[in-house]
Amino acid sequence: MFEKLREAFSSLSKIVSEKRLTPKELDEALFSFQLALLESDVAQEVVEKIAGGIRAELTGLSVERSQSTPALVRQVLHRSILDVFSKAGSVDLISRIEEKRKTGEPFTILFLGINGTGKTTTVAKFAKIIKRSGASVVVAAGDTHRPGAIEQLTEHASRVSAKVIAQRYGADPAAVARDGVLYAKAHRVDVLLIDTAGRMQTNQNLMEEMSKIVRVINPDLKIFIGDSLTGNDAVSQAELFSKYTGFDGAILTKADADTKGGAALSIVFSTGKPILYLGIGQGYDDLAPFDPKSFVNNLFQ
Ligand SMILES: Nc1nc2c(ncn2[C@@H]2O[C@H](COP(=O)(O)OP(=O)(O)OP(=O)(O)O)[C@@H](O)[C@H]2O)c(=O)[nH]1
Ligand SMILES: [Mg+2]
Repeated sequence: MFEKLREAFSSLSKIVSEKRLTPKELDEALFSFQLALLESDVAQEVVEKIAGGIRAELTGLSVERSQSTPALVRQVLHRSILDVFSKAGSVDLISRIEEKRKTGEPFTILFLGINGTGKTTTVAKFAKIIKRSGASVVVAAGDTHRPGAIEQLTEHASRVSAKVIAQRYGADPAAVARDGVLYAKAHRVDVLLIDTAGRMQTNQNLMEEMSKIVRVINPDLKIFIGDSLTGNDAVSQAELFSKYTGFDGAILTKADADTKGGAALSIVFSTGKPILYLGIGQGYDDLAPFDPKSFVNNLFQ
């Protein structure tokens, strides 16, 4: 997983920590680093941001270059990346659900993203995590567009023993979501998970439909589901979803098949939102909490 990104960071880290570099050598090292990031599918604007940040940090250091050891340079590099992840913060899902439970209202989570990224599968994975934590869960079939979507969600949900609230195809997804909220309230269900139709970030009508769902039910958490393998396009997706609906965090699916790793960096750098989990397979247990510290440590190994 993410081998190419790790290679890019560890080779830069190695170069700067082996010896003191002249400004020209540093430029050359940063140039190869930028190429390596692009090859790992990090978006162009994010590559420039990262390289610019590192250059500024290292230039600042060279003021006391006589004392700066290669180890210090390596530390600066490591910290500059970790800072971006730390600033994005995190979401303690289980304690947020606990808090909401005290109000007697359901905790609502909306899943959004482009077509085929893994929203429906992730809803089922989430239902399993939430049930395991001791909370009750119900799922709303907010994808009323794609033929078969309601049956697909129903099948996934039945495998994790979660009830589905659905209407007919063509129904207003905001109304389905509201039905879900009413059901959860009436039956004292702790968490409502809302599946939605995949939509291209450039399709204005569908993006406005998504904004409407958000306005109608004002979810406690909006989660952007991004496919690790989309690489470069992840930034455009994340930025436009962020513009239309805002989101609180992202889940990157198919990380198990991603040898590059650029999407993770691109999303955090471009939106400032945390990655909450990684999808690491097609099974219902294949959702791993994302730990920024070990992700960044791993990059520098
Ligand atoms: N390898 C792998 N496959 C995944 C992962 N998450 C989802 N998938 C697969 O991706 C495919 C699409 O998943 P769905 O959950 O249907 O995606 P979706 O976003 O709901 O798709 P639409 O509703 O069509 O927009 C399925 O074959 C899933 O099994 C993951 O973490 N790893
Ligand atoms: Mg789906």
